[in-house]
Amino acid sequence: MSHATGLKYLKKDSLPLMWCSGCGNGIVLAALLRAFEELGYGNHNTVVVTGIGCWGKADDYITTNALHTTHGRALAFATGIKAVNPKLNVVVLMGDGDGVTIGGNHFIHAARRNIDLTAIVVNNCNYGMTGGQFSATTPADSFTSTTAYGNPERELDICALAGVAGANYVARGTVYHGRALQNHIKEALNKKGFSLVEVVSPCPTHFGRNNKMKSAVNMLRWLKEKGVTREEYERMTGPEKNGYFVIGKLADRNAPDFNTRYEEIRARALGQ
Ligand SMILES: Cc1ncc(C[n+]2csc(CCOP(=O)(O)OP(=O)(O)O)c2C)c(N)n1
Ligand code: SF4
Repeated sequence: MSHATGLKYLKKDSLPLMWCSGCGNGIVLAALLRAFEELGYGNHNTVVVTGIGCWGKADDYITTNALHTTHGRALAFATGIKAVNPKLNVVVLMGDGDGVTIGGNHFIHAARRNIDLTAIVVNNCNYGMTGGQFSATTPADSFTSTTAYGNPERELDICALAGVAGANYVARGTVYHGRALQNHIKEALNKKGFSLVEVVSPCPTHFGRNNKMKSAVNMLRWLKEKGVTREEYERMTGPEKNGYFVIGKLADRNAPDFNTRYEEIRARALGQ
């Protein structure tokens, strides 16, 4: 059986990648491109939409159509694309700052509308591109360049938010669990309606350095140890859960997507 490499979607003349060594972004990019290949996605009918940030630079390396938008607004642009041309595969790549901090409101409403696109949020627990400031997903008590004595705020659970807002598919993976990540991305791309894959990923340059995980290997150990199944998490009691997070598929449903609902209402308005 042939093995998908995803290389045909890699824009080789843009190499080398701009990301720091040990950054998780390259692993997420590889998983996405392999998923494209396994699903037979074409360049002409696929649009990758990005915001601003290190992960938001990913479209530089992908041969499909791309739209590099403004910080926090990628989902608004992507919603417009999908509403106008429902035949396109629309994939939105955002960091945790981009997707759920400055972009939190767009995130809630894209999920609520159940617009048929896939959001891949790389959660490295800080604003990588601008120097490691804390974001909405920075864990409580952890250290960043703007929480030098520990984060007084609690972290936002991106997957829980997408689930309650109405997303049809929600999964959390990590760059340590590469094969599972690729499968989640494939399932998300295949799902009609809003789908989210959150990827917990290392930023050794900032989050790692600030939290005693300076090397990429230490960060991968952190993901290996702290990413647990829902069953494992539920077996833990109270404070034991601290620092652990659930990985795997968290929601999977088939509510009608925005474009389907829109066409139904339009037909009603036209008396059909
Ligand atoms: C409206 C606006 N505000 C702030 C910025 C500065 N800015 C650029 S990237 C970024 C944060 C990036 O963090 P994240 O989205 O988590 O992505 P990462 O770099 O970690 O992949 C910020 C605050 C901007 N470009 N535009
Ligand atoms: S600053 Fe962090 S997120 Fe940005 S490329 Fe470097 S390691 Fe990756």
